[in-house]
Amino acid sequence: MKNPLVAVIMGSDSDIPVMEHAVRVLEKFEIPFEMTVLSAHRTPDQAAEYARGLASRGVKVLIAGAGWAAHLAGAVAAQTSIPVIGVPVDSSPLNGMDSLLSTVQMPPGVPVAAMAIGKGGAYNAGVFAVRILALLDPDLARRYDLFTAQTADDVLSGSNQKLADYMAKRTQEKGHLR
Ligand code: AIR
Repeated sequence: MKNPLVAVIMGSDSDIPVMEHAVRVLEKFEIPFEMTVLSAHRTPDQAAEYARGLASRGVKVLIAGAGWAAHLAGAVAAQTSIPVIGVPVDSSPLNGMDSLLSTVQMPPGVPVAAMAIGKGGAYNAGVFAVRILALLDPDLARRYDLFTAQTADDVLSGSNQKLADYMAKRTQEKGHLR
């Protein structure tokens, strides 16, 4: 396998169902990546060491997801100069509000690009990583434009067709009441 350009880490294997949404986007664009479970609290030394080694291995973007008091993205951002994208995982009784604040509220000087809570945020983390890599890769930029056009087409054609079907069904149902 090619050297990874993106590293995806998560605080626990219980985060896989959320974080896999980031990976699906990377797979779609055929971007080489690696995935690792590392915890800011349970394996703090290993997480720091891992983050320190990323740049010299050619990894360009780090995606970090965690739940509860989610310090993972911030902790690794303190150990590397590559861009870190944080995903607040909705695994706690607070449904990820705790993770969101722990991820987004970084002190000045150590930024984390915090995404939305949960699967949608993980998906966007993948998309954001593609946008970063596309800055220096014209072929990837071209494929990203196709992806954007496809997303628009899904709304303009796909969603509007579903809406038309729904309205037609409603009109029929109303007819039955008369
Ligand atoms: N977590 C693990 N170490 C530090 C944190 N914040 C998070 C994981 C997971 C949650 O704790 O990211 O979302 C619960 O982990 P587990 O392993 O108990 O299921």
